[in-house]
Amino acid sequence: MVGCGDSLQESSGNFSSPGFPNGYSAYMHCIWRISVTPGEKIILNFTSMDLYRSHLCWYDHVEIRDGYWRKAPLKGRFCGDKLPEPIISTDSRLWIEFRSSSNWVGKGFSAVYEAICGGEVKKDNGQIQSPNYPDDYRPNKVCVWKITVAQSYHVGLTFQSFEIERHDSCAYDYLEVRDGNSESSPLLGRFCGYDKPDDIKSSSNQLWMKFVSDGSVNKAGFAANFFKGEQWSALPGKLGTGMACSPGSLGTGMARSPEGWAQEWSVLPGRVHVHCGDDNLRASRLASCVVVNIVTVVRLHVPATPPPAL
Ligand SMILES: [Ca+2]
Repeated sequence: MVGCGDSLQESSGNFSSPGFPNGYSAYMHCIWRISVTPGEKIILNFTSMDLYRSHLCWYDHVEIRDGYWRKAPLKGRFCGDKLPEPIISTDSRLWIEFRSSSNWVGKGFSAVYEAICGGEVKKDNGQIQSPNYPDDYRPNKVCVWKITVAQSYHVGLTFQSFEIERHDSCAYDYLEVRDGNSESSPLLGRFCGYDKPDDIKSSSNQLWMKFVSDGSVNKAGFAANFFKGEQWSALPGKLGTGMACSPGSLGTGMARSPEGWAQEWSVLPGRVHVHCGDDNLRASRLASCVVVNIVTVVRLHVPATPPPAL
């Protein structure tokens, strides 16, 4: 056996069977591991395919696995001279293994890969991060996410962290959020700089997000949680009151929703957000608290029974 292969960690690259395009020797065994920025996927394209053909590619073959080791799920096993379709990884890693059992005077194979970001997200909650978060994003990125939660819910989006190259009109790097499932859906905001955007809510069960970076000045990027939310509109102050201590902190108190009681909320600039919590009311420990009116309730979970009065 002759060792060959490589560990590939750039965001794009290429590799080929040893000796390409002048065939290969018998008993080659090569492994390539591709690993790109966390949060990105790999698209792999074969640019040349000419291996000894055998039934089920039993003898010479190249195998692609969806992960980082030899038992990761098989994406394809190839031989002969038919160029495979492009292969896209599920996560940020691929495993490629080449074996030969005879000397071959054909070409061998060659392939190119590239990191891609974004994608379709069909889940009721999760986190979206800029590629390489919390480390700096890379230049010249364009990532599009399409989030879809369960029918008849809204998509709620709250930012945990936000740091994107600042510009007055966000002309360099930015995050764009749209109310729907395409680039032509109504714009909810285009964001850059160092202030966390306010919470965002879609009017349907879909939200479209695009992150763009230009050729220079990279920052840490963003992390945002999305969740399926049901939001009730209400007159200010009509849902309840409570105590809150500082923006972003948890408050305590009671909030009434059409379906039950919410007990726990966080205070965000310009608004109060109520998340229905568990059975335990959190006690406020700080002295400099203020009474706030609760104006919006985003339902995550409604307890079966009202909590005890404060
Ligand atoms: Ca930039």
